[in-house]
Formats: sequence, C-alpha cells, structure tokens
Amino acid sequence: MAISSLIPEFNQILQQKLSIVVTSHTNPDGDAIGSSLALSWVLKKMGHHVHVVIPNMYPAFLAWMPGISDIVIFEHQSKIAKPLIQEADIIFCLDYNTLKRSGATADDLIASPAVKYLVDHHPNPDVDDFSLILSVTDISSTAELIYFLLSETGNDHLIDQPIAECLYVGIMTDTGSFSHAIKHSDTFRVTASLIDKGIDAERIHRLIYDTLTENKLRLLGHAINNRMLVMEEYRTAIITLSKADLKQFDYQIGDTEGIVNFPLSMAKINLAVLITEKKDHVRLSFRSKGDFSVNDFAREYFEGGGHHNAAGGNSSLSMKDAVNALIKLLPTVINDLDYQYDLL
Ligand SMILES: [Mn+2]
Repeated sequence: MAISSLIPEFNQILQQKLSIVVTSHTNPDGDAIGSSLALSWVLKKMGHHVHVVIPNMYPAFLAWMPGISDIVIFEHQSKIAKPLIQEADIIFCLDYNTLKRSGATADDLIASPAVKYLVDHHPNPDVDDFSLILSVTDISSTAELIYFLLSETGNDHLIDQPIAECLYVGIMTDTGSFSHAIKHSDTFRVTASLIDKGIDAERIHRLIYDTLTENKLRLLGHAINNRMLVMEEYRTAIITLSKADLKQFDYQIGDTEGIVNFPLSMAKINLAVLITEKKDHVRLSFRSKGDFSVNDFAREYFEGGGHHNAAGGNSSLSMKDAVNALIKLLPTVINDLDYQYDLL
C-alpha cells in the first residue's frame, strides 16, 4: 500500500523538542487507546514532552496496557488536561474524523492554537478541524495506520515490545480478532512484524476478551434472551437496553461493548442495532454484514456515522420512539439489506 505520498510533514514538524498531546475520541476503544499509547511512546523516545489526554474513562479491559495509568482523563482531571491542550505545540488526533467526537475535550481542542495532526481511518474527515491530515480508509485500524506512518517515515526502529503490544491491541480489536475490516494482506504483514517484536498474542487476546465480570456476561444473556427483537423480513435484529436493565446488572462503563455484534451471527440477519438508554438521549450502535452502509444510515437518520459496517448514532427520542422510528425506516432500505451470503 502506497501511503507515503499522503503523509503530511511528520519528520519535519518533529525536528525540535516539542510539547505534544496525543488524543482520541470519547468512549475510547482498543484502537483509540492502543494507537494513542503507541504513538506517545514513540514520540517520547524521539525526545518530546508527550501526554495522552482522552475525554473520558477507557474500559476496564484495557487497564493492563503499557503506560495507560499515565493517561490524563479530561472528565476527571480537567485542571491538568486544559493547560496541556492549550500549551501544546502539536496535538495528534487519532481514530476519529471530527472534533465533534472529542466529547469533553472538544472546546479546549478547538480553542488551542496547536498544530492539529489527524491520523484516522474513518471516511469523510472534517477537513476544517485539523491542520494536517493523514486519512486512509482502506486500512483495518488507526493502529495499523500508525505502523505505516512510522515505517514510511523511517521511525519503525523505535517500535519495541510494549509499543508493538499497543498496536496489536488496536488491530485485533478493530478487526474483531482478525474476522472483519481486513482490506488487504498488509494487515497480516504488519501483525506478523509486531509478533516478531516478541509480543505474546495469546496472552493479549485473553487480557482483552476473557475478563468479563459475571454481571457483564449475564447482561449479555439478558440482552439476547429478553431484549432482542428479530425481524427476519427486514434482515434486522434490534436490542434495547434501558437504564433499568443496566442498573439491574450493575452496569460499568464498557459492559455493553460487543453486545451489538451477536445478532449478526444469525445467518439471515444483516443489520444489528443496539439501542442504549442514556440520561437524556438514546445511543444507537449499528453493525452490518456486506453491502449495507451503516455509516450512511447513521449519518442520515441518527446524527452519527462511523465505518461502512460499524457505526454509531444518537437520538433525542425516547427509547420506544427511537425503536419505532428505526422500524419505520426499515422498509425503505430493505432492498439494500436483502442479500444473502453463499456460505455453503
Ligand atoms: Mn479505529
């Protein structure tokens, strides 16, 4: 993959010792945290003064990652985070395409005079939000893109075992353990070179995926058994989780992560939606198989977006009204949803 021509002046702007903030989207996932930590480690090795600042808390299954305890969480530590953002020379914005997704940090990021350097793999970046843009959509994850950025700029010799672990987490989680979003064989070449750095891929997989609490597993069971509406005629399944459902299972941040993927394991379902009730709105997560673009769907109807097969959105409707609004839309998109895989 030839991305060298797309890389804005990475080495040039990093020639002097600088104050740098690396940041990512609200509700950060494995790719957001993995790529942010990896890039921050590399920049520190280059001699810069670097902080990772994220809008809100990361999920508990990432707590083991190298360097994560040094991350500044804006929601809890705004007094530390604000001057870092204001006084930074460069802010690297990773794994999101618009400052609208930067949650609690948004106002301070917009106000900061720093050079804002985007590294991201979501389509349609908000070009006005950033000074320099490395946007590649034909790639599994921002972590894979960070690897390419480092190798194409001659900095990949700085990738050591902890940095390789961080990048591996980003690629593994954004591809659902190498099951989707793999656009080309380079993803495996990059992964192989990370493994060559001495990481223990099996241990990382266990640390990420085999750490559920009993409550989280029972919430998943409840969601599928009691809260899933299957509409085979529309190739769609919708799971709804109310505030009461979450309370019943002592919801902790990250507990609903991954639930939206399960309905797609039904052969005839091509669209899965998880609707979660929040304080004053509902959050929608979309997953699809094949040609149906949940990025377009979420953008058009639910103030959101994301990737072709994985996206999110919001609605100010009640949970019940949001479900009804969604169901009303399904007949209008059934032609796009009604495809089958020749699996056998
Ligand atoms: Mn990502």
